[in-house]
Order: sequence, then structure tokens, then C-alpha cells
Amino acid sequence: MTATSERPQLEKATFIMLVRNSELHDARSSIRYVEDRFNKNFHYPWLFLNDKPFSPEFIHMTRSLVSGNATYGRIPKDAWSMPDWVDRQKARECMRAMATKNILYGGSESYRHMCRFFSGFLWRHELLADYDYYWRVEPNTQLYCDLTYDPFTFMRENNKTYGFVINLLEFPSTIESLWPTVQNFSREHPEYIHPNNALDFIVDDNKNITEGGYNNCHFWSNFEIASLKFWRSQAYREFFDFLDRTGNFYYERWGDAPVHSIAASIMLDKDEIHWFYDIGYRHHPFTHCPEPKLEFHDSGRCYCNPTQNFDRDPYACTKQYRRMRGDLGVPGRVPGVLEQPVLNRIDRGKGANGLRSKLKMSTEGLELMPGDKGAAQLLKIEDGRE
Ligand SMILES: Nc1nc2c(ncn2[C@@H]2O[C@H](COP(=O)(O)OP(=O)(O)O)[C@@H](O)[C@H]2O)c(=O)[nH]1
Ligand SMILES: [Mg+2]
Repeated sequence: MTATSERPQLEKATFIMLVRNSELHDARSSIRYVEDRFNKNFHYPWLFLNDKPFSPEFIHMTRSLVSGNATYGRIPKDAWSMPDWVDRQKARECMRAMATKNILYGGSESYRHMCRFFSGFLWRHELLADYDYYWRVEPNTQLYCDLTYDPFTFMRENNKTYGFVINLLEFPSTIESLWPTVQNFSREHPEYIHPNNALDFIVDDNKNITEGGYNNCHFWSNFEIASLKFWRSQAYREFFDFLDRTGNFYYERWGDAPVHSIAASIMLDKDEIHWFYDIGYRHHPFTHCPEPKLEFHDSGRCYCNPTQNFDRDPYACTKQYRRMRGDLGVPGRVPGVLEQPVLNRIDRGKGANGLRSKLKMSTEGLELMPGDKGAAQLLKIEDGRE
């Protein structure tokens, strides 16, 4: 057998990383994690995207780390700027007001471009045209468990559309009118609401979309393994356009995470959503670490600290997710991944990590504490970075 014929059959899939030149070394670190834990055995391609041209140094120092092809693309201007129906003056005032209230990224215009890009433009980028699936990777993220199977094949064979690792509460102050807008959309387009949807993940007390409020639960989209077909569908396009016409990606600060999560939760069959429980992952400040010792730790497969598993944190939405699944354990799990009875017991004890000290819980979710030094570091109000 030649080396080539031993290679696994690849799906039409790619890693994508939106990244700035200034994040080169954080990007390198993430690439290396992905290659070491998974891709060195598969060689999927990497697509790097930027709103500015990539520097020769960035290209040189990332290309050397990937085991598949690397492509470097530019985001078109209309996918990274306020659309003409947005009142710029009003947008600026809203940003100033949100910055004054210490809302995370409240004063940042580029953060808003980024969220709108992931919500409505990534999947239209010409460099993604040939792909069915993508795995989103952010700079400065870590992977802790060997992945011995192909998650893209898993998605295709099991008819999965959206895969996540961490779920949690959104800051309500960034999405004040998002849910009422979704409710209006659902009234205008009842045909797009799936009869076997995952609404129980995002709405409490068995309520329907029009009666219930949003509980702020969402999938943390800095990690996503997803089907591009869904975002390209008529249903999602109309959903995105409906949201975008409000201008609230700019007047408020709607994140791509709640936008993707709400869309997936109302428009997909709940069985199309998959929790990659077996992928140990960290994006500051939260870690998902698979807990069962025998399978994940005694085997040497993972090296994260299971006591730092964010799933148990009250700020996580594990409880709501399990409720939506009918408490079935890890849904659509890959063979050999154990049921997680331990996740039933949401630990009300200390938070798993540092952000807890920078946040105060409220019944509605979380707000940054004004005057908190650590929190101030999280408030990148100025877009200082290239
Ligand atoms: N090229 C480019 N990438 C950006 C910009 N802002 C954010 N990103 C990328 O978008 C992703 C999310 O941004 P990040 O700062 O990590 O946001 P956070 O994870 O919500 O704190 C990361 O992959 C960043 O590299 C930008 O202005 N230009
Ligand atoms: Mg990030």
C-alpha cells in the first residue's frame, strides 16, 4: 500500500480561522493543538480569513504548521461594514452608551463586524464554496483529547448539522431586542419552525416561541463544527436578513453565538444538534473537560483537569441542554462515549475558573461588575489591535 492510499477519505470540509496578523502566535498555538490532537492523521485543509491582507510573515509561519493545504482569504468590504440602512450616527451613540455601561465589547465596531460576518457572511465566502462542513478554530484555544475519528464524517453519517462543545449564558444587555425580533420572525414564517425543534434549550417552562422568553442559553461559537448547508438554506438566509434589517448587530451588539444558537434551536430537528462531549477544549476563560476517568483519562486520551469542567458551572447551560434532550445523556454520542449522569448535578459551588470573580450572577444572566479591574481588561472598548 502506498502512503497516499492509506490516507482516510476526506469529507468536503475545512478548518476556518478568522484572525488578525497581530494574533499570529496565538493562531500558531491553536493550529498546533488541532494538528497534534487530530489533523496530523487526516490532513484537512485550513482556510485563514482576515479583513486586512495577511502579512508574508503570518502566511509563512502558519503554513509551516499545517498538514493539509492552507489558503489565505480576504473578507469582502460589504461583509465587514455597516450596511447602508444602518444609521451611523445612531450606531456610534449606541456604542458609546454601551461602553459607558461596561458592556463587553460594547464600544467596539470591529467586534460587531466580526459577529455579523459569522452570522451572515462566512458561509457565502467564495473560498468556502466547495465545502459542506467547517470547523471553526480561534487563536489561543486549546484541545486536550486525542480525536481518533473524523468528526466531519460523524456529522455526515449521523445527519448532524451543528456541533458544539461548551454552552453558556449570554450577556442579556448585548441582545435586548434579539428575542422579540425572533418572535416576530416566527410569526411571519411559521413554516421555518421545525416541529421537533430544540426550543426547550432556549426557552424555559415548556413555553412556545411567542409565549416564552429567551433564557440566554447559547452554544459558544468560538468552537463550531457545522454544516454549511444549513446557513445557506432559504430558511436561515431569511432569518439572517430579518435580523440584519433591524440594524441591531450595530445598535445593540448581537453575537453570532446567540444568533446561530437560536436559529439552530428553532429551525433544526433537535437530533441534528450534537454535543462533542469527547473534545476537551479551552477558550479563555472556560474549559470543557470530559469527566469519565476510565474512558478519557486512564486511557491517556485526555490531559485536561476534569475538576475544571465548565459543564458543572451554574453559568453553563448543561441543565437546559439535558432538559431539551429529555435527559438522554450525551446525544448522538460516538460509540464508546459514556453517559454522563454526573452532569445532572449542577454544582452550585465555586466557579470553575477565573471569570467567576469578574462577574456577578443575576437572575437574568451575568453582568460585568463596574469598576472591576479584571473585567476592565475584558472590555476591549478601543479597537487598538490590527
Ligand atoms: N481579522 C480579524 N479578525 C478578528 C477581528 N476581531 C475579531 N477577530 C477574530 O474573531 C474571533 C473572535 O474574536 P475574539 O477577539 O477572540 O472575541 P471573543 O472570543 O468573543 O473574546 C477570533 O478568531 C479573532 O481572531 C478583526 O477585527 N479582524
Ligand atoms: Mg476568542
